[in-house]
Amino acid sequence: ALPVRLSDYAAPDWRVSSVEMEVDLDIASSRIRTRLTVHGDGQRPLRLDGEDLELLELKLDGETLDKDRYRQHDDALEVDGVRDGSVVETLVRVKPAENTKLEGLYLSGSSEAGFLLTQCEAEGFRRITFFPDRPDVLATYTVTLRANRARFPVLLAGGNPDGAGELEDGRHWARFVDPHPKPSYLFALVAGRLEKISRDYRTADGRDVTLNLWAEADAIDQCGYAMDALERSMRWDEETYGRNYDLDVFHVVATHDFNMGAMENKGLNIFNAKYLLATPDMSTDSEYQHVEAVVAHEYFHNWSGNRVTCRDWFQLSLKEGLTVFREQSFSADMNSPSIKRIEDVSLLRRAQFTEDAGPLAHPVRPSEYREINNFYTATVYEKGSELVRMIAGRLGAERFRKGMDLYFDRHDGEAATIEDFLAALGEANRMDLTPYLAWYGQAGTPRLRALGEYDASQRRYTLTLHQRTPATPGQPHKHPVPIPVRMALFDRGGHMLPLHLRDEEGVPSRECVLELDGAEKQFVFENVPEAPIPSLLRGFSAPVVLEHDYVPEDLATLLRADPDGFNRWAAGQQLSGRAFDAMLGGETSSAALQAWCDALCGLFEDADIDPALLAELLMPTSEIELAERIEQDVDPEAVHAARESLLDHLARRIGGERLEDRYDALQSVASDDLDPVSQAHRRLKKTILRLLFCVRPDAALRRAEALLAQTGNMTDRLLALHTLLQGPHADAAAAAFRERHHTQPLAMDKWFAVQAQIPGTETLQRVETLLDDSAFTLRNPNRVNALLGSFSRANPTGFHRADGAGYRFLTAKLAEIDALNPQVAARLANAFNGWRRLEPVRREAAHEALASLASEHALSRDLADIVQRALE
Ligand code: B3K
Ligand code: ZN
Repeated sequence: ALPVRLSDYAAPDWRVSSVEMEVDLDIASSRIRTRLTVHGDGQRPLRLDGEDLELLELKLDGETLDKDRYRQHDDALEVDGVRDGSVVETLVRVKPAENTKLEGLYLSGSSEAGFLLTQCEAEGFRRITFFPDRPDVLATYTVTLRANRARFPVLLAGGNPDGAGELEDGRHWARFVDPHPKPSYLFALVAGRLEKISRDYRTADGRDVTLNLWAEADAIDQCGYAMDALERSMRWDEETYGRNYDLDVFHVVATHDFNMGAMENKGLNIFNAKYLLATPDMSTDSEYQHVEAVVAHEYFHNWSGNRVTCRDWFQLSLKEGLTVFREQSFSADMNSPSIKRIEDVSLLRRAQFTEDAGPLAHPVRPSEYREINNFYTATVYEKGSELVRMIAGRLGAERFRKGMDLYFDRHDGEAATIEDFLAALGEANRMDLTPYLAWYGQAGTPRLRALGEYDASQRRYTLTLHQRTPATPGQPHKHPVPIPVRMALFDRGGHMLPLHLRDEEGVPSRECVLELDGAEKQFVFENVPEAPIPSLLRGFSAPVVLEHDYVPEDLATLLRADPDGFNRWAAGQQLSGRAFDAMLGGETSSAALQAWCDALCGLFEDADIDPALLAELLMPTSEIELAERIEQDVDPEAVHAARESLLDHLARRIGGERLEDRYDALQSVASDDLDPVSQAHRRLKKTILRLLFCVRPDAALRRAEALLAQTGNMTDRLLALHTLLQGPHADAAAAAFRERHHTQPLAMDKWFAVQAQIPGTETLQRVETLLDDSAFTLRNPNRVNALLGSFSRANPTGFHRADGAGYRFLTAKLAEIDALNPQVAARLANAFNGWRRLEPVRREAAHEALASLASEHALSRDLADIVQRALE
């Protein structure tokens, strides 16, 4: 297939003003009648996308068309003689139960007990009916659903309810009208046996809305937390952005069979159950936070995505980056902002920086794609959010809000571009934000080099900032981008110094933002009493890699004393990175390691520090990020060993006794509650048990046994299981967990995942055995991700076996999964992204596995796209 290019964008030949659908639903076969009112100048035939559709009827302005008036291709229907205002009517048949791609209309669960639902983004609507399936075709929808009442008692589609009633033969119908013009990817319907919980909500602008959360009977009592989160999200969007909900009813439905996290269909969000259902017995603290965040994210799309949508899929970050930013801001307001920032940046570095450094690197606004579903990436989402954050920071809260108001008002009901977004934010504030466009078109993570020079005689500190972005596939030459560097200066005692930036008037502040707008720039600070320690990129003010040759003591000072929790963590991460570099080079007692251990040992005794922050500070950078520090010839086993010895040193420095005492103290006040203090305690307990395992494994295992017996929450239970899996009674612990949770799919996913993550070369054997577990199936995306995703992406020493067995295992499974569900296979294949930087033996093995996957199987477009780019 030829790539689709941004530069080829052309407005649609035909637009659609209204869509009327009549859907006769059944599991094996459903029939969809669609009437489109179309508009265009009639110069070209009407071309409608369609995939896996059986065309039963075609009418133009009421007249059935003979075969010579239209052409049916593999992926489209072309109709001649269509005029401006014509009504085109199609009737098609689809087979939901045979749809294993989970795109279009499909079955969740079994034929007997399951329900029907749809997933359209990006291009699934064409698997339901013939349509110009592109986001710049916006129409109003009237949808009538019909089905057997006993089998499908609940019938839902997006929009306001517009009647329902009985039909013959035990069938019934329900109609929905959505008055807001929307692109086809936001269409949705659901039909089956579902239960609901409801809540009345009045919007700030006075609309009475019914909120309905739907799930199958066995899960409906697990929706309460999500309902509260939904209400909080709606209030927050009213208060923070002045955005109100705009229909009389808002539905959210949970399914266990879903390709991604959730979907923001207008008025009818559909959620992967793992982001909607939550109970203390089944969900970890971090899962609760994800539920809150994803509920908010999908709700926020109602404005950033639905009311203002994307002109084409290249603009995907217009809705996704913006909505992630809104979601992150919401979560920061609901929880601890610095912990939230730490989690977000650490995810960015793990997922996006690695993507940017590999064969799949692409700009936040890509310039071409072969399969759009492969561009729902960390770059489009997480880096996209960082760009919005950068711009919001540049404007300040008030001006950003003014700009957002203009953006929403100006483009309401339209399909917009990234340029439109920057123009609205800029124009509302008489500022030119076009320099930021460069960020959207350029792949790769900029390296920001900072060099400080102190002139004692002049009491002057000169900071030179320099940027350079490494080449990425297809983009050998890079341009400078505007980089805002939020910074402060500290004295040796860890106090912030007032900043007298040369040529700046006014009261000196203690924090400022420097803007690097070219390749290099110097900033001069006057009246600096001593050689300062710069704290740079505070709050992670730009998504770049900072290179500054701090001496370890200076980083330790920041780790100890920076009042900003995030930057404290960032300093610790840099320091542990340095200690890692030294360790890998055979230096087992580097200055960096000493400084890191000393500082953390001090903080361990600090009575005032937030236990959640302490837990984060005590953990060195992840193996995935550490591997990124190595230019070439990465040996995942050496990375793992070096990181283990950092942990080991730290644990010894703190001491087994102090670790035990602290753990026991935390455990003595433990509760299963979700309040912030209990959550923080659980977080710290986890870190301490990890450290304790290094120095006194038996003491750690004993505590894990006790924890398992006592606890009533999943965070602790999983911590206990994780620990016990590394001891002599691993199998018994696994069996007990399975016995307890075998009826809960979301708990079973964790059971598969935690086992797949046991470090070491033997885990492959365990994963192979788990494939035969009766609870495992390749047809369920959550299950596949839990077992195979965790193994290949979160278990470097397990997956990257030197003998290549991990690679061959994964490619064999990829071929099987691809035949069922290409999107799931393509996502899983991302595990190979870093293969070129591996040491020669593994590199060769990974290459061979990938190359045979490509040559021995007829791959889907989704998987072929990933594999080809990895091999290029
Ligand atoms: N917009 C959806 C993602 C759709 C993915 C299609 N392959 C969820 C979200 O970002 O809110
Ligand atoms: Zn989204």
